[in-house]
Parts: sequence; structure tokens; C-alpha cells
Amino acid sequence: MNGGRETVAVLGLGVMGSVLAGALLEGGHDVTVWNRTPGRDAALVERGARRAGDALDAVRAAPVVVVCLYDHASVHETLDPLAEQLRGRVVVNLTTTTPNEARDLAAWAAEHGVRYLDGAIMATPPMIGTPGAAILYSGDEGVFGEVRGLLDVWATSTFEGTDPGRASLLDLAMLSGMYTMFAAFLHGAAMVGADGVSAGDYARRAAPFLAAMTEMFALDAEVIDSGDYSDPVQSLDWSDLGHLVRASEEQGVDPAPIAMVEQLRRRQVDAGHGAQGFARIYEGLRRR
Ligand code: FVH
Repeated sequence: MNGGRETVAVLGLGVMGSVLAGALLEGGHDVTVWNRTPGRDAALVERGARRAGDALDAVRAAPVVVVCLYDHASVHETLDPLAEQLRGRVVVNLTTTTPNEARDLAAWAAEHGVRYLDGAIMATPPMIGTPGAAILYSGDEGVFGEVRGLLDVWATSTFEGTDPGRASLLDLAMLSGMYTMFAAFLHGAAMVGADGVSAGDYARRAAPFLAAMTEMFALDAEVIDSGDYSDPVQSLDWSDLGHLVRASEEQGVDPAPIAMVEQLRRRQVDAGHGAQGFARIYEGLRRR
């Protein structure tokens, strides 16, 4: 470290990796870049990044190595041959992986004397470096503290715990919610679209309504955390969603998204929990 200026290597110059490397350059750091396919580094080199001849060259150049590759397999494929050269260095892995994959990489790193921090980016590339961007981290808390100055260039950085899989777990849980919500939006748009209502008109109505509904998460969370579903605002019996499924079919639209929710509700009713709250579906989803 030199007056806050650090030397960093970035492996992976896809859409996200390029933006991360660019933000580090903006932040005044010395950045060495490498990408499997040559040519993706041109704009960064023009901005002052050093081009590494290969991944080994990049790793040798810096005590901190940021990895932003396609997936878990590509991270192993890239880092495994460099294990000895990585010994004693910090690896910050921002590749999206499952929690167990993150734990696997942390174990691999520990085995090779590599100091490992796992990160989960909760932002799109254009958001990096703006106030809306967040990155969750977990793993080695000492590393998080040491490289915090670098991390904060990209986003609001939060340390989520020493289990290396925790950041990824939170990330994928939130993405699961996001994709389910988008599927629900598309389903609603198809329902109204069948009667000629434009998706734009529907979005203008749906967005504020659904945003307001997210206020309910905290209330559901209180019930889930208490484990007591016996005093519901809305019982499972009362919440029959058959009419939503029928309406979708009447519109000539596949009811799959709402039918899935109705199936989860029905399972709880059939198990004798109809008088309990809708949040009891949480218990039905758990397998362990
Ligand atoms: N882009 C986004 O909005 C999301 C936001 C949340 C986090 N994700 C995750 O970030 C990782 C990288 O995403 P990306 O957007 O940069 O992805 P690509 O533009 O597709 O670039 C992929 C890079 O990975 C390299 N690569 C792929 N396979 C290998 C391999 N076997 N060995 C070495 N490198 C590999 C690829 O190189 P090349 O194809 O140019 O040679 C790119 O550099 C990702 O986990 C997202 O889930 C982004």
C-alpha cells in the first residue's frame, strides 16, 4: 500500500470485471488486468491499466487479486494452476457461485495458504461506483478490513460473516425472490395483455402496488421468526387462489406462476394448517 494507492490484479474482463477494474483505476490504484480472450483489455490499458501477458504474470504483479469470471468452474480452471504463486496473497472472488462452491474455494484457498474473501455483487455493471450499489462479503474478516479501501470504490461493502458461503447464500436468496417477482410481473402483463392493456400501462399500476406490498415482509418475518402462525391477518383457508388461476386460464394465459403459489398453499391446507397464516408456507418449503 502506498498512501491509499494499492496494487491490484483483476482476472476476468467481462462486462462486470471491466467495470470493476475501471473503478479501481478511477480510484487511483495500480491495476494489472488479464482476460482469457485477448483484446478485451484495450480500453482499460488506454486508461492506465497494465496488461498482463498471462494469468500468472497478473498474479505476480499484485498482493491483491480480484477474480470476476463466469462461474465456479472457470475460477478453478484459472486459479488451480496458480496455487503456489497465490500463496500469501489475497484473493477477492466476485464470481457468482453457490454457497457450497464459495466454501469449496475458501477451503482450496486455505489449503494453499491463500487469504480468501468471497463477494456477491448486488448491482448491475452501470451501478458500480454509484450510491445504489452494494456488495456483500464473507470469509476472512481480517482480509475484509485490510482491503476495505479497495472494496469501497465499487459499492457499499458489508461483511456478512466468517462462513465464506454466507454472502453467496444471501445473494442467491434475493435473486430467487427477484426472478420469482419478475415471472409474476410477466404473468400479470400477459393476463391484461390478452385484453389489449399494454405492458407499460400495467407496469405503471403494478410497480407501486408491489413496492407497497414489500412492507409486509417485515410482518411475515416476525411471524416466521416466532414460529407461531396461529394468529393470522390472513389465513391459508381464506387465501384460496383458485380464482386467480381460473382468471388466468380465462385469459388464455398459462397460470404456472400463480398455480405454483396455490399449490404451496394447498399443501399446507391439506396438511391441516388451513386456519394458520399464509406465512406458514415457509415451513412447507423447508426440507431440513
Ligand atoms: N453482469 C451482471 O449484471 C452481473 C451482476 C452480478 C454479478 N454477476 C456475476 O459476475 C461474474 C462476471 O459477470 P460478467 O457480467 O462480467 O460476465 P461476462 O461478461 O460473461 O464475462 C465472463 C468472464 O469470464 C471469463 N471466462 C469464462 N470462462 C472462463 C474460463 N474457463 N477461464 C477463464 N476465464 C473465463 C470470460 O473470459 P472470455 O470469454 O472473454 O475469454 C469473461 O472475462 C459472473 O459470475 C456473474 O454471474 C454479474
